[in-house]
Amino acid sequence: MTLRPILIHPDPRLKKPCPPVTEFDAELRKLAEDMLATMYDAPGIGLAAPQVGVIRRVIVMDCMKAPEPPRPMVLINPQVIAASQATSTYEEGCLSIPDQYADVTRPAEVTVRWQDLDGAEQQDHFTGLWATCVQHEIDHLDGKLFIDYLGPIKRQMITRKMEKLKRDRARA
Ligand code: K1U
Ligand code: ZN
Repeated sequence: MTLRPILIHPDPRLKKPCPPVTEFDAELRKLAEDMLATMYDAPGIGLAAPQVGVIRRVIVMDCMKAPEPPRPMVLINPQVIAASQATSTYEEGCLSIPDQYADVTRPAEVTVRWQDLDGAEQQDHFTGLWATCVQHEIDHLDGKLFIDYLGPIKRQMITRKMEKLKRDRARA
């Protein structure tokens, strides 16, 4: 298992729409294993492949809260196939935009279809934080960040903070 570095916004790899996975092989299993380890280490409740520089449609999630047992999920080529009319607003964060949070409104419930690591089709209905997280992660696969839901002034302010963070980290 390898912890992979998480890209920080702005980075062109976070803006690229990702092509689907077609090979369900050992390399894909290693990527999923590394992504889960990287997500738990961060710590986070989700992670998308482009955040570790891999431009493929792979996400991992675990929104269980202690003392519940963990529920690691790996979703390949995930697609929202139904979304509720009802919405929910959650103060989102992003491991690629550290220490910045903002309210984002999304469908409160979604049905998602995906493939597992063997390429088998899976489907589930997500509610609560799971629904918010799966939509946030699928957005990453389409090159979209939660700050893209904000107005231009707030978005630019956060982007400038991240540019400074990257400069400071490069100097350290
Ligand atoms: O995709 C990511 O950048 C991960 C992100 C997922 C997410 C958070 C909030 C709403 C929607 C999606 C994170 O995991 S940020 C960190 C975080 O939320 C968290 C960290 C530790 C404990 C609990 C939550
Ligand atoms: Zn994110």
